[in-house]
Amino acid sequence: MSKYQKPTLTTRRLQPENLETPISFLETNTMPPELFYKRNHFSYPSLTYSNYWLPINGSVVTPKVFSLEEIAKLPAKTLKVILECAGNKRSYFEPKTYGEQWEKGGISQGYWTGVPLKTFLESTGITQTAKEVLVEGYDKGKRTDMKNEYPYARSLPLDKALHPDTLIAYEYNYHPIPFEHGYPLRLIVPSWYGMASVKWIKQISVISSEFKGPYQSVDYVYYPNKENEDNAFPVTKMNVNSTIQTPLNMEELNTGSHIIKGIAWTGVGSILKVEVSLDAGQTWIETDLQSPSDNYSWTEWSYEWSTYEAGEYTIMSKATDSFGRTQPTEAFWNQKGYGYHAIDQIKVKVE
Ligand SMILES: Nc1nc2c(c(=O)[nH]1)N[C@H]1C(S)=C(S)[C@@H](COP(=O)(O)O)O[C@H]1N2
Ligand SMILES: [Mo]
Repeated sequence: MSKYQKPTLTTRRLQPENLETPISFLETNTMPPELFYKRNHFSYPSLTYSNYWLPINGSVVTPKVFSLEEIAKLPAKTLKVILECAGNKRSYFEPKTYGEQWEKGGISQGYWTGVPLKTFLESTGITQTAKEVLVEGYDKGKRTDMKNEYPYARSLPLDKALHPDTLIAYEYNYHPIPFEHGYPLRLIVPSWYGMASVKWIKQISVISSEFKGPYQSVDYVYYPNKENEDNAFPVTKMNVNSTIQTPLNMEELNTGSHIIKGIAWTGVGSILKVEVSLDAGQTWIETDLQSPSDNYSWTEWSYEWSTYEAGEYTIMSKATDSFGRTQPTEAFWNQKGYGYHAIDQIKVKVE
């Protein structure tokens, strides 16, 4: 590819900045930082790095503040982790739901390096009453549905906060995390939708109650009924999902051989199987999984399709994970349009 044919992010919104990854045009399995999707609720925060400290307080035995130098000396680990926005694919819900109309590029992955949150909590100790760990970002602003200003803040239940792979990350793909993605420190919560991975960490508080901030108890909640808030439950783990990267939707193809390829991922276990259908879901064929599926990153899959009959085709992909979860035919509709994971589909014309 010449340098004039570089893929770029697709703008969903300019202010605050929300940009979509060109998922069909990926040349590598990890996202270069300039193609990583961006999901922001507010304008970028301004913070001064010269006196950046990470405070850990609340229901802890010894409150502490850590400097970046101290954090850099703690034992770190690197994990290849997907971030997927809970609103990824929202534009495909029927009926439509309000919010950023993400297509298929609200997802990216790469190598995150950092220190387990657990290490910090072991260092401060937590009290008997500790229930959740609240992580607050430096960005804040107003919402359309409330009077006050709110920071972007989210809590994790203790077991997820103490999971050895929940990281306070400071590098992405072995470089300092780009500013737009949370420099100097962001939380990385593998397996959960992206909202959990708070950027630009301002402070961490261990709390003895249930956090009720708007990004916890208003947004990022599944409301399955159109008319009321009955049976609501929080958005946490990613659903099992897949996306066809090529061919493109509505592409015109010659008769002959074509590679159908894409990615598949899950928030529980690993991807066991990806099937494609070339006849709108009547019959399914198992694809080749290219990369072994580990628990936190996606699997590439492909199928070589030889087609000699002109016509219009609906191509579908369906992933199944090691917990037997599979993509449904119908999306699980919910008021705010989270967690879309119906079988992926595109149309092509062969001539
Ligand atoms: N401080 C802060 N953290 C945040 C957000 C935000 O707006 N502010 N957005 C969240 C959401 S909804 C997602 S999907 C991811 C997006 O991360 P990225 O912009 O690095 O892709 O960050 C999460 N962390
Ligand atoms: Mo998100």
